Amino acid sequence: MTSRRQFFKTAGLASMAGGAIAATAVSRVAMAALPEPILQTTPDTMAPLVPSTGRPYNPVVTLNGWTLPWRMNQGVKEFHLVAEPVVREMAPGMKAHLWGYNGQSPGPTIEVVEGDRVRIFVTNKLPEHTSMHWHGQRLPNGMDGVSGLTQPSIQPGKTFVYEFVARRPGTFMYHPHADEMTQMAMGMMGFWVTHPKTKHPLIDEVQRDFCFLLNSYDIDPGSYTPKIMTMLDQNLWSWNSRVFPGIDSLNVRLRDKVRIRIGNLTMTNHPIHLHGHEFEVTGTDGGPTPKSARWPEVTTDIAVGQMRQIDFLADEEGDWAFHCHKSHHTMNAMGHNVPTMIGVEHRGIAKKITSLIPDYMVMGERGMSDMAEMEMPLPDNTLPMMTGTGPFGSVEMGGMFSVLKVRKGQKPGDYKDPGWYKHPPGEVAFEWTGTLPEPARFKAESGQKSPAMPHTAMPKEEIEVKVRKPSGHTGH
Ligand SMILES: [Cu+2]
Repeated sequence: MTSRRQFFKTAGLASMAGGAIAATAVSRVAMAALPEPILQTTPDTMAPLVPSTGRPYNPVVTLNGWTLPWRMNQGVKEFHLVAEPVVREMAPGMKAHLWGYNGQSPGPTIEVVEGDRVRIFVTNKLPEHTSMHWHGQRLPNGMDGVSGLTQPSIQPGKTFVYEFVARRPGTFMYHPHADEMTQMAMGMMGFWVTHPKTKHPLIDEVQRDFCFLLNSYDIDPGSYTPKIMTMLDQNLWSWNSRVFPGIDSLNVRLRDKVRIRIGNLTMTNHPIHLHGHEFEVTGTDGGPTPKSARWPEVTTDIAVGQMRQIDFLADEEGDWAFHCHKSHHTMNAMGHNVPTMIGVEHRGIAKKITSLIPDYMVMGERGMSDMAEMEMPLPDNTLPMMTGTGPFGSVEMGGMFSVLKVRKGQKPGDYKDPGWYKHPPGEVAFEWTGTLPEPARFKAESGQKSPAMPHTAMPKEEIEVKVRKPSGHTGH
């Protein structure tokens, strides 16, 4: 029980937002042979879990998540995962009824060391059977967790044991391989990090090591439970089942070497983009990438079922946006059927309709940014479409968005949010208040026509281009 006591101590001392850890009500006697399941009650980013037993390593920080403590039993690291319905706060003001592990979705991160023998107890408290697949691991076939293929399903109320040696260092994921479509759409997944036993030629030491999973949900405004049949048309694009502004910032010290491990368990790809720095992809779920296969990037596309590990030197101070580059994934839930109203002058019409339907409003006449600042009544348990306030106003973002905060004054090992960046004088884009010269091309226009196109050949009137789309093979 040393590790657990140690964990309480660590969590109490170092938890960044005062999260509490609670043991379940399952009696000690009933679970005597099993490690006590440990539940997490808050969606806050917990301080790294410094190992108190086993080989030392530099622990990861799970964004809006935590690492599962283990029990050392005669040289075997024992973990206990409980699959169960959970209530996950996706951002302040919005809760989702998901399925997860040990009180949260995603489940806790599991961290072990290359060569560790690991025993994981998986208890099923769901209304249907499940199983656990250890994505990317080298293990005996019967431990691979595919229901029906390598094991019988874990029935409700039952506990299964998985045991194997963590053979290769790297970043892995876990998720059910039973009724996958339902169970992953409900939020059942977690991260697994196997740290190298000794200095690895392809795994650099870093000062900050973050991880999170990409996931997505379709939850109608005003409701709580994801629509599991939706494959791609999700309305909540999340990191560790959190959406901006509910995603914590990644806080680092200037000149830290930083690693971020990102796994994709949604049903579409996500080009993840970092501002202000170049990174290299230093590993996948297949292992560390050879040095010859690394090149600088600012965006890396993470396909379905992939993990990408990126490393960079945080050598530029500031608040750097970090987000999925699919702009529809940096939005929160709203109806999908909002028509494009840009350029449509509809104030007069709106006034007429409002006299019939008092709450009626039309959106997006000048673009969608009006949405960010609009005080409109939303159904209960619904987040604004894009929101989050920065030091200069609305950030107009939601979904898969966060901020990398690089600070000179951030102490080693301190993950606390340092607040907004204080820009040096003269280093912020500003409004030009002088006179604006006429754009030069207006004056030069008559002399800029292509010589290959004589004026006489140009039509007198402007014509609108009409495209006729092919309509089958009738022309043959
Ligand atoms: Cu995306």
